[in-house]
Amino acid sequence: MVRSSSMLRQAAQSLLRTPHPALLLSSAVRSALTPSTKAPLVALESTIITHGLPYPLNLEVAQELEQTIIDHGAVPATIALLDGKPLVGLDQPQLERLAQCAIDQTKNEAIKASRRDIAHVLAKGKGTVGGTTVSGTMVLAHMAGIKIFATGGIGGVHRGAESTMDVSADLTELGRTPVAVFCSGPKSILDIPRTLEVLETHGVSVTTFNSTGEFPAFYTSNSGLYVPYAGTDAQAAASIFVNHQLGLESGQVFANPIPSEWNEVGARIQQSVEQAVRESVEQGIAKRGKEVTPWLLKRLAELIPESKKSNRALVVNNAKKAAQVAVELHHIEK
Ligand code: PSU
Ligand code: MN
Repeated sequence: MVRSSSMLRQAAQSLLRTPHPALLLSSAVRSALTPSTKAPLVALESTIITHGLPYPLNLEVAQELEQTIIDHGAVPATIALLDGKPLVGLDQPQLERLAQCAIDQTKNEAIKASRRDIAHVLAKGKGTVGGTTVSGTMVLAHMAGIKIFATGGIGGVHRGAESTMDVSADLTELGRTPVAVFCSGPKSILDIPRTLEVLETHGVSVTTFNSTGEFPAFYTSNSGLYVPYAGTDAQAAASIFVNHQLGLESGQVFANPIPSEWNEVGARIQQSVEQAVRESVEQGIAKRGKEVTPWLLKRLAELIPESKKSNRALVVNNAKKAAQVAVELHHIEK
């Protein structure tokens, strides 16, 4: 049954909430959240800046993501923990400060912050930089009342998780927090079939923008795995989003495949994934908790330098898609 637009509007409006008073909102974000000056919003994470990409590419990408969202009619809200405060919407000096933490990854003072880290990083107060992961960003976006979030890749079930139990907090967060995450799937350094299983266990709604229903594998548009629901366009995605939120408190994944011109590079990256994962096991990295993902990303970038360009292309593409859906949602809410 197709819901009437008034039902959709009512549902969308019931999702509006007042931002939690402890959050420090930028003036652009505050205005976009204020009923009289409401505007579509897209949250962005900051672990990609502090731990995901090298300097100065991380800063360039952070700025390009914000500009892409603005160009498509929405307001960007990069989320981070700075000097003991949860920030939603950053200015240029703050983005620069996050980015500079990655100048020398061996001396990175930024703390990679998922849900479990937030209170600790805030308690450290002045001088502390926390880059929020997908999990940490979803928590704070939800507290602010932001429903749409764009990133590169979500965390997932690590290979060998049957012995290490290394399953990203992103997956449980997606099960409990009603925010829609636009990504290009989990990286193939992870175990994608098991990641999809865990998403299903936690009741996460998964939509792929691949018309065949094929789930993307980050660096390539193909994983060989299919999900039951394919999105067609931004309007369809906004409708799936609103219908999901009618009372289901869980999150959503909108998986947007990397543009096909990157598939050739992606196939080469794929061949290096096995090597990077093997090395992480041999060197004992695979048992080092939250260090695992940044280590694998860095190793992959060393083995195939173009992987950084692929990463940039896909995350910008996700920001664009997220902004388009945020704009659609804004029309529904009006
Ligand atoms: N995937 C990427 N780049 C990243 C990450 C994931 O392609 O930078 C980051 C995201 O912030 C994600 C986090 O939430 O890694 C997951 O880390 P872990 O596997 O430790 O949960
Ligand atoms: Mn982990």
